[in-house]
Amino acid sequence: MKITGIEAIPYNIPYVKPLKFASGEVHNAEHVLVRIHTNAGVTGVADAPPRPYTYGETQHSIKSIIDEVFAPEIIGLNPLDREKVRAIMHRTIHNQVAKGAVDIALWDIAGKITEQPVHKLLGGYTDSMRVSHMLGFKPAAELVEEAQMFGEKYGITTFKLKVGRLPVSEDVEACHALVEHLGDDVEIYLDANRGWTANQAMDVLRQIEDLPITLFEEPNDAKEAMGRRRLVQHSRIPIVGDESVPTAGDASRELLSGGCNAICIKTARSGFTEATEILGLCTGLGVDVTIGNQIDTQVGSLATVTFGAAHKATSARAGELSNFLDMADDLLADPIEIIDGRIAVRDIPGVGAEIDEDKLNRYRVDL
Ligand code: MUC
Ligand code: MG
Repeated sequence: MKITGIEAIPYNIPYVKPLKFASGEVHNAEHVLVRIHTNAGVTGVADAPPRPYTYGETQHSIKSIIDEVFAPEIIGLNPLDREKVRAIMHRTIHNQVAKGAVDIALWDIAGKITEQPVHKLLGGYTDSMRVSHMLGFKPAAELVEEAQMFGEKYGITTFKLKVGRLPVSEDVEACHALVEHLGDDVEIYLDANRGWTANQAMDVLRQIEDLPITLFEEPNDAKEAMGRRRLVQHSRIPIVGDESVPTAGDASRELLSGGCNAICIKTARSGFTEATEILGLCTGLGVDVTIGNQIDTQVGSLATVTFGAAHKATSARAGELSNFLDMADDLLADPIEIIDGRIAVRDIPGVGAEIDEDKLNRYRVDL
């Protein structure tokens, strides 16, 4: 069995509701669909969402690195030899999202070849995940309204609030308003996407001391190591590494140096293979994990739930799986549904993302 070709197809789908956060804004899903073809009659599929403000990748760079650097080395290999592919990709630094998509597409092939759902191959722990919804920058009253709507319509009871605005009072007010209006059964946690300094984040922690906020993701830039360490030492709630920990090496550096004490795993930037290594590191060290969203489409969200539901530790908390609801359309032939606040894995061979070819033709773009 051989890999016969790799396609990196750029496409654009608008957002109905843009998401704004401390490090950027998303108005359009300008993503790349990765398809790995084989001579065994199966094709692996994955979505690559570029996040230039987070990892430096763009639609162009993802397509170029796959077309010009990875594909020539990977074509001809057995698609089940994922570790060989990974070793080849590892020679190139960064480009995490491009690497992640290639890895997920190979897992998709493995599932289709063995006629098994990939969530079973990865671990098969459970068959669905609770959904956490991400709330972008908005005035407090609108945030409360949005959270209530997601609660009523989808049964979602966990929310990640994007913070990192200045003055900090706007976000402090949003925290108080959400806690006050959503009640005790709702979990709220924060993500500042490095928008604050360590001292500003300390100030926020003091001002929300009495609120049942559960986690605080990337409060400041993890590279500002001393400030960050001080924050971790003084915080009553776990400080979560997200964009600072795309690889197992990054996660071990941040955990061992005291830069965070919980880890957000995102399959879009770690693939399933590196995500499994990060997860093993965290469970071994006794560190909590969250399942994050890289503002994923339905194709990406299906990959996330496939990984998240496969393991006990990743399915313990609600996973961030609902950003696709803000998109005008999607490429998935059979749309994802959120029922009673949960998304189910697909019990079909592979990751389960069947692409609607008409939609792909409508949204694909030439770069
Ligand atoms: C998140 O958790 O940070 C924002 C930027 C990105 O890369 O992912 C999102 C969500
Ligand atoms: Mg984050």
